[in-house]
Amino acid sequence: MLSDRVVVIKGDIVELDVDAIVNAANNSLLGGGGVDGAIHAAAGPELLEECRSLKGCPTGEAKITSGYHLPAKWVIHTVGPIWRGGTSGEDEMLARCYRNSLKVAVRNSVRTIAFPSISTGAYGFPVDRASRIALAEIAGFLGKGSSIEKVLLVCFNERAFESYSRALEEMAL
Ligand code: AR6
Repeated sequence: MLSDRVVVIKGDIVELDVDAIVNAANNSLLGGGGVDGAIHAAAGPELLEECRSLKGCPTGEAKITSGYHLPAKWVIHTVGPIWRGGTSGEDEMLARCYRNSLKVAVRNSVRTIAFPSISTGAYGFPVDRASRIALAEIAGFLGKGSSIEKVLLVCFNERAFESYSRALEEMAL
C-alpha cells in the first residue's frame, strides 16, 4: 500500500538514518542557509568539495553526492523554483524536483529517502500548494513501481507538518 510507504514527520533531516536525504539547494550547489546550510554543516567540508565538481544544477534537476559525516549514505541535491506569484511555471518546476530526485535515487539503488519541504523557506513557495504537489508527485512515482520502499517528508515546523499531514490525508493513498 502506498500509504505505508509515504510518511510525514517533524524533525531535522540531517539526523535521519536513511539511504538518501534530499537537499533544497540553489543553482550553485555551493551551500547556503536553511536546510542546505544544515546539511553542509553536518556532512562536513568534503561535501562542499564534491559539490564544486558538479558545476551547479539547473532548477528542477537533481544531482547526487556522498553523505560524508551524515548518517545518510547519499545527498541528492535539487534546486526548487523561487516563488514569483505562481504563473511562472513554479508548480511544474517543483514537481520536477521531486520526480528527478526520485529518479536519481532509483538509479543509485536507494530504498529509503527523506525530502525537506523544497522551496517553502527562502524561496517563498506557499506551503499548502507545495505539499499537495510533493505528495501528488511522490504518489505518482511510487505508483508506477520502483525500488523505493519508504519516502519521508520531513517538516521542520508545525505549520509545515500540518500542511503535509493534510495533503497526505487528502490524497487518501
Ligand atoms: N531539516 C528539515 N527541514 C529544514 C531544516 C532541517 N534541518 N532546516 C530548514 N528546513 P529552505 P528553499 C526547512 O529555505 O526554500 C538555501 O539558502 C525550512 O523550514 O532551506 O528551497 C539554499 O541554498 C523549510 O520548510 O529552502 C537556497 O539558496 C524548508 O526546509 C535557498 O535556501 C525549505 O527551506 C533554497 O530555498
